[in-house]
Amino acid sequence: METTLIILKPDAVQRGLMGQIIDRLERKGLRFVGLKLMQVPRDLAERHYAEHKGKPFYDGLIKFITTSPVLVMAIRGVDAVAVCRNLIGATNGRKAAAGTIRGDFGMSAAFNMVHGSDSAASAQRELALWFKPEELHDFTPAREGWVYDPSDLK
Ligand code: IDP
Ligand code: MG
Repeated sequence: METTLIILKPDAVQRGLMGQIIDRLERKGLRFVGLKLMQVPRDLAERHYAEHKGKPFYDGLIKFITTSPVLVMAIRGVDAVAVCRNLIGATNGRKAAAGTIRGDFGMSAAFNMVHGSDSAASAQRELALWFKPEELHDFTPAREGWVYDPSDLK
């Protein structure tokens, strides 16, 4: 089991897409272990996106993510990082494959609705930034016995 950080960005919240995006993640079989709506402080945005400092889109990105509330989620499953990145799709909504969240709901490279950690190491770093340990809930939803075969869990 792996846990990844997913953020529904301000455009997703403002456009009323939270439910549809959550539905895609939930019906896939992923487990929600942490979830909160929050206004992002600038220093947290800067730490989260530190790898992009100096890039042409950086200032706009920090303004975007701090301008209106986001929904922050910790999502757990086998290979959850890669599974979520596949569901989210390519960065630019105009190029993202149909069937992905960005491919189906977006037209922008910047306002692309969802953040998903890009590796297990990023997920660990980002989860520690956004969640306190007591905000993550360790439980096994009843359905998981029918989501995974025991061989998936080895
Ligand atoms: P990712 O979210 O698909 O992992 P990253 O390259 O990590 O994409 O970029 C982080 C975020 O910065 C993107 O999700 C998007 O909001 C924004 N961004 C990335 N590239 C561009 C760009 O070329 N123009 C405007 N915004 C961008
Ligand atoms: Mg990224």
